[in-house]
Amino acid sequence: MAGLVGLVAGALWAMLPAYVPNNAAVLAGGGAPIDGGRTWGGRRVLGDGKTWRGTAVGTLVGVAVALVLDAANPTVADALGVDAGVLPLFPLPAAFGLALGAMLGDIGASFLKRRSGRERGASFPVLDQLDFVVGALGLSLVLAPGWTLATFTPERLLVVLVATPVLHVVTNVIAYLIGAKNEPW
Ligand code: CTP
Ligand code: MG
Ligand code: K
Repeated sequence: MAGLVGLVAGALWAMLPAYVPNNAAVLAGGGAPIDGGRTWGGRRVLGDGKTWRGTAVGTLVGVAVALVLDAANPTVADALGVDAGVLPLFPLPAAFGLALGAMLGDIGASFLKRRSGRERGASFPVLDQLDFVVGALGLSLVLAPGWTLATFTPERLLVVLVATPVLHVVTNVIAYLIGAKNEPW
């Protein structure tokens, strides 16, 4: 049981710097869109939902989350009764890769949504829930390869792939209910 707690806690802990940026962007969004209003094939390249400010704030908040988690690591590990090392620490390149990668994954998904004729805010099941996971792990793999491979073991990856869509749906429904988001996805 302690093993399962450690596995789930370690996997979610490792992903927190990637989970928070998109939510921070929702709160910070607005201002100039990244695509500058440009279109491709008669549709916006990305759309008004992907802004410079949201992306920058989301990335900074994700890195800040990693710093806070590092500081809280011993205390939380102790409280959960898991061994030191079960909750990963974040080297700066890994923190930055997870945070910016999450934003880039979401931006990539918007690009695909526009190419497939979906307007801003339209849902794209599965892609909506996992775009930022692919982006975060991908950029982390590029910027901190050793750390990423050692941290995201197959077991933790499985936990991430199962838990992320659930957490994503719950978070977005809450954001919608409190009026922070226009759609519940
Ligand atoms: N946001 C932002 N910059 C980003 C990502 C999000 O400013 N890089 C803000 C925008 O205000 C956006 C809101 O967060 O409207 C919700 O994000 P999301 O659901 O990802 O965007 P949508 O508006 O639904 O647009 P899309 O259809 O392109 O996903
Ligand atoms: Mg949306
Ligand atoms: K999205």
